[in-house]
Amino acid sequence: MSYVSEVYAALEKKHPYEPEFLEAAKRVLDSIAPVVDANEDAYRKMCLLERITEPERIISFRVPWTDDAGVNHVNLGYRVQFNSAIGPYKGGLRFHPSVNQSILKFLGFEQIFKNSLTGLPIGGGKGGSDFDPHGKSDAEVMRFCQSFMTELFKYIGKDVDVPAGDIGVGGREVAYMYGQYKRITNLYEGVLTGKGLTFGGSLARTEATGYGLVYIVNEICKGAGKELAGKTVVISGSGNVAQYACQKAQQLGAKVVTVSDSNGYVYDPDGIKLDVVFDIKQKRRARIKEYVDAVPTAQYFEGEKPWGVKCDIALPCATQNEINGEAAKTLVENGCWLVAEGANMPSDADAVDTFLEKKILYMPGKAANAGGVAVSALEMSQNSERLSWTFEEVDGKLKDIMAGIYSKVSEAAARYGYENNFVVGANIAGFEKVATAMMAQGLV
Ligand code: NDP
Ligand code: 2IT
Repeated sequence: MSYVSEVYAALEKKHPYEPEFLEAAKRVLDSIAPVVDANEDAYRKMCLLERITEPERIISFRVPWTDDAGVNHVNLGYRVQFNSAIGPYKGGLRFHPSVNQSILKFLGFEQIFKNSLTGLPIGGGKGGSDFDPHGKSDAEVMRFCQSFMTELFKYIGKDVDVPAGDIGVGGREVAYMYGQYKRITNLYEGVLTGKGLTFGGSLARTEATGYGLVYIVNEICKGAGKELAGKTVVISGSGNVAQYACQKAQQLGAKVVTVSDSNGYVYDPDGIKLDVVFDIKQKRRARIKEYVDAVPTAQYFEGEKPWGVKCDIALPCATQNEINGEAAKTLVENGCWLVAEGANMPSDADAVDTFLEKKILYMPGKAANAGGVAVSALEMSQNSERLSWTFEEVDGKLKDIMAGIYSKVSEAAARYGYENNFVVGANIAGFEKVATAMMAQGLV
């Protein structure tokens, strides 16, 4: 058995109840097989693959909090500190009822290679809770965030582990957690990113994931001799990533015709009106179906995903496994020729196989959505030098980073004979830097 197969078989045996993590590990291990085969003896001797697939540490804890009616609750809290070979652990916090150790391990594992692809000195981590912020008052969210940080603060720090946002964690939650960290530790340091602009946040961090996604889409289009302007784009989700992907795609001349939430999707043949989405999601924290109240010419499809809508480009920006094999086939049959993932692992294994078989341009999340964590790393730099850069400066660096990722991914794919297979390219390019660092640092 090859070293890669042996390690994967052992993981399956050790973690049979972690399907999301096993899926993420399988995809990476399969992709990096050519690199591993070329270095098998050295990697085996140093247990490189056994180490890279096991988190350095997982912290789990209870989070007690009291709701507005005085009723007490207990949620689970986690931080997966996966890999610090190339920098402090870095990655978001997710608050969603589905959160469990498997999902956070898959996200933390992906984050290792994503962060490496940015070229910046950040290791991989992820955390969160099964707390559901939907329908909670500001005061409830504040108390929950304070309780969560009252435990988490022991394990993080500006040079140790720097969390940020993810699903269910945006500017409001980061601010509450930052306030509590500062209060408990008496430190004013960049321990979280995605902070407000008045207390160490970076301009363009809010927009970074969505903008970065569209910047790399633009690079892919250029590489294929095509243009983004005038193309029809389908987006899922209507949160942070979806909103700013929509904004940048529109600024670059594309027409975005859908957004969604967990209840259903909106189709607006005239192009999504982002001011309406901002009002529903940012101001009122309401459901996307209300879009059609403001725009009666649009349609709302309850309980459905937008993958049946005809488009050139699909940008899944909601959650993992939101495109299955059947949806992928429908997309391709309807003429979709580019898929770039704003979300982490939104395409399931069958969907990825379909995209690769049909040879459409498919950029996996660890490359396509790396703009968010990249600007988080720029926020860390600004915090360290106690200076703030202009929007244009940060946005310019983001553009360069996304163009750099596209080149690295394409180059690595071509070097191993997998031209235009961005899955192989992203995994190999992300892995190489981390593997070199881990081999150099010895058996730790
Ligand atoms: P938000 O919480 O701002 O938005 C999430 C969106 O996805 C909402 O519209 C939400 O709908 C929808 N959604 C969440 N879970 C599900 C589900 N199970 N089924 C259907 N729809 C769902 O999160 P973000 O925009 O920050 O994150 C979206 C994706 O992007 C995630 O995969 C995240 O990991 C990834 N990502 C985020 C980055 C960031 O900087 N924020 C960086 C890189 C990747 P509803 O409100 O109904 O739940
Ligand atoms: O998945 C991700 O890359 C994020 N949620 C952003 C992480 C970060 O540290 O900014």
